[in-house]
Amino acid sequence: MGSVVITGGPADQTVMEGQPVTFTVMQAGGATFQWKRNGTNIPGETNYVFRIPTVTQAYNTNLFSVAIANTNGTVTSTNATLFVLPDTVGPQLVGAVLNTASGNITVSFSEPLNAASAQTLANYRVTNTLGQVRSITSATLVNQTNVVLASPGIPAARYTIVVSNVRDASTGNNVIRTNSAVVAGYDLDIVSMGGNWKYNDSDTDLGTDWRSAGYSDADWASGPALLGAKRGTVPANMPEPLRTTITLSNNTADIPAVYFRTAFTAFKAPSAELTFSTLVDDGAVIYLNGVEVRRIGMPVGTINFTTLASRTAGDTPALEGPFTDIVTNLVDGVNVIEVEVHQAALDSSDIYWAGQFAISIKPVVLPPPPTNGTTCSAIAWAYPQLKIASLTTNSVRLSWSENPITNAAPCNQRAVLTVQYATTLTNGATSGNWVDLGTNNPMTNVFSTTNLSNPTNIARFFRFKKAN
Ligand SMILES: [Ca+2]
Ligand SMILES: [Ca+2]
Repeated sequence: MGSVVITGGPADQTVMEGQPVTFTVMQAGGATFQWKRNGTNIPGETNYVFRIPTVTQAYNTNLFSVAIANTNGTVTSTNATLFVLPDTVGPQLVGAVLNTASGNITVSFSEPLNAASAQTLANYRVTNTLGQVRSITSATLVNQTNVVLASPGIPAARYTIVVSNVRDASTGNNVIRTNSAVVAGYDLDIVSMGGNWKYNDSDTDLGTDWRSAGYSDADWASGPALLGAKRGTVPANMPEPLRTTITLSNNTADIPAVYFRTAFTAFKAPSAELTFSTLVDDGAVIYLNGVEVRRIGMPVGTINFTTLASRTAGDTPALEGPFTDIVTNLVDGVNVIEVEVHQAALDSSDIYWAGQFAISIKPVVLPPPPTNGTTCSAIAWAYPQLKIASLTTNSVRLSWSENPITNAAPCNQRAVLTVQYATTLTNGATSGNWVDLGTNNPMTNVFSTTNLSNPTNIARFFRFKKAN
């Protein structure tokens, strides 16, 4: 063996503070390596590559080299200079996920955070779609870039998290843009392969009513999957053991289809991913809240109680999936997966159903708020949506999503709203008929009034004016 020969590197590098950097060297004949910072050995850095996971300002203009040795001696590389650009950009929100089981919302940021600012409760505001504030009891920084907001008992709902004053971990401690906001996503394991299903094996044609979320399945039986039946012996090599025996025949004829339902709690979302795997003999149609999601082994066209599957699953049906389908019909509160399992033939000797389902609502990072000097009312997500309810014959309650942001920088204050009514709209919104009813507290989203003289059978129009 000859002496070590270095043919290239390490090369000068320029990176932004907080980013990783890797130095490499091209050589021949080397057996051992020792990297050096400003001529001094770096403990433990004895590989042919050298990586700094998070570069700080302290590394700026430092020199890095590597001593490479074999039995014929040691050769030291030339120096590479590391140039560190200062971080001048604040952290950004990249996501948030609600976990109702642990009572947390985990908020993700684009870079490592300053712990003190990240763990200050006052820097976060969590509201539901009605603008009601959800209290949080702690904010804990984990893995440098995530903050776990604890809110014990938090129910499944669409929450908006507004963040201000959180700073990055750089030398500059750059701050996030005031009122940065994200709508939290939600991941839920609905049911496992061995999970419980309500089922109806009564050989009754339930039409289509049973597919709706509101259908009462209170008198249906329930049991853990695999649910099924077999004339003869259930094969020993089934992918899932038979845990609940259902009815195959009504004693004079076999049952063409059996219905299954399982409920879960979620909330209205523009779209979500429904991911599932199945074990079905022979065919199935899967619905979410009455809307068909997928057919497995079923013909095209209208499916009736007596429709037969388009395939035969055999003695040991296979696990199928995972399938991922986009669903757009989640509702606030109780949602239901409905499944009808059909036989391939009325003399089929077996029927089985098991399914593993999960739902994922993705978080939505809202458009960045305006920078200083921009009109704060440009924050589109802050415009309220109005609801109205009749309380008594002469009073109503108006409620809305969050109060909008004030027009005054730094855009982190809620505006006061003036509530007005009119009895006619003869000149449209610019009419002089509008009468002030009062103003609301900027941190509430409800206004009740009894100041409606003789309102019986008279139309009332309401509007808000931003007072500041
Ligand atoms: Ca930064
Ligand atoms: Ca069968």
